[in-house]
Amino acid sequence: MAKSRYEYVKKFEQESILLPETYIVVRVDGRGFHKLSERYEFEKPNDSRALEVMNSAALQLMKAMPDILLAYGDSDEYSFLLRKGCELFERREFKLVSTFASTITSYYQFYWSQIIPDKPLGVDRLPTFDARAVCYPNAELIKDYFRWRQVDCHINNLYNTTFWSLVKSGLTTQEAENKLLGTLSSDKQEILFKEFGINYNNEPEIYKKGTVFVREVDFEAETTDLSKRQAQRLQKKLTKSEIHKLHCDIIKDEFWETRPFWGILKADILSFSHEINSLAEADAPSFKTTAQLIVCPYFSSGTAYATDSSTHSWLLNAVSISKGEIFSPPLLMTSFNLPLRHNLPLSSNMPKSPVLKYVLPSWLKYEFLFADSSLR
Ligand SMILES: Nc1nc2c(ncn2[C@@H]2O[C@H](COP(=O)(O)OP(=O)(O)O)[C@@H](O)[C@H]2O)c(=O)[nH]1
Ligand SMILES: [Mg+2]
Repeated sequence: MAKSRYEYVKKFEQESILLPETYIVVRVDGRGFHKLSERYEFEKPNDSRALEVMNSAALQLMKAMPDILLAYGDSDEYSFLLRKGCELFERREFKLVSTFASTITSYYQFYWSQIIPDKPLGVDRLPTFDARAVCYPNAELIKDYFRWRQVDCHINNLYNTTFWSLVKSGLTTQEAENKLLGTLSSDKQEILFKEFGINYNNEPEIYKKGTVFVREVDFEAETTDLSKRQAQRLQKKLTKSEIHKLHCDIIKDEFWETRPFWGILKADILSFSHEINSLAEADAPSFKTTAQLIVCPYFSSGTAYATDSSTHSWLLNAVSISKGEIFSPPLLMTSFNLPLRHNLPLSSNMPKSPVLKYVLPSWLKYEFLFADSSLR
């Protein structure tokens, strides 16, 4: 950039650097897709072509950014996991999120014209996306983050499938909403089966589970201080690696443990569990933690509980408690008989660990949840 006397204005620019040594998750979400789906008459509850457009755009973005290890999406959203040592845009947040938002928007519009040529996009309502980046310090949080998104997909899809079956059978949207008010997931499954002969379990996996793209790559070192040559070699390996498309359960540990990059994630989890156990014992010596600790700022569950029954157990406890938006079910109250809640102290008793410093910034209250079978 040429120098001039006006250059001082650059000093007003603010930079936000994403925390080093953390996993970055970038989530993109379609803006106003409720309206957009009406404008282009999406099929209800799921428009398979619109989903294909979204998936094609996400895959293309993943190909363009080799640091993305995993992507998960449904409806109008996608989450991308960037490896811990990612140095894309020197981890500058604004560069990263604006690039993700604009790139997914471009690809989405490109694939729309390929996949849905009979419904050309009108300038009055073009699809656009926003994006946000969140840093997670360890792999256990990453697993819970993606579990959270898949549970959300599952809950929404069950609601939408039941809702539109009721509407298609002659109920008004208001009547359908009222009928679903206060229902449990098991009630919705029963309505589907008894009234419409639909066994929810037989619904397409892509609708129930969303779509996962995994970069099947293994690499040993995950540090930011690789030599230039090592970094180049890693980038080449990431670029050349295959990307697989799945519609599978990502709540079960099995999904994570069968990934080639699991070794890297696992090392992370082990060191984190150790930190947390020492902290728990120091805080309450009588509280013997034998189970795995789950920490999630948004939505938590004990892994032990979720593993065998997978999303099923979540669904049983999700209750629709109010009216409202049709597609994303209004307000969902999720009640858990597990895990047990145990609040750990904040601020003054916080340990020195750099990991925990990231997990517990002073302005945010996190809850620690233990799934300990002996305490049920
Ligand atoms: N009919 C239909 N609508 C969809 C489909 N996928 C996404 N949508 C719409 O897009 C919305 C996405 O949710 P959200 O991001 O919360 O709403 P937004 O703020 O309007 O984008 C859903 O609530 C639906 O209205 C689909 O396959 N079929
Ligand atoms: Mg949206």
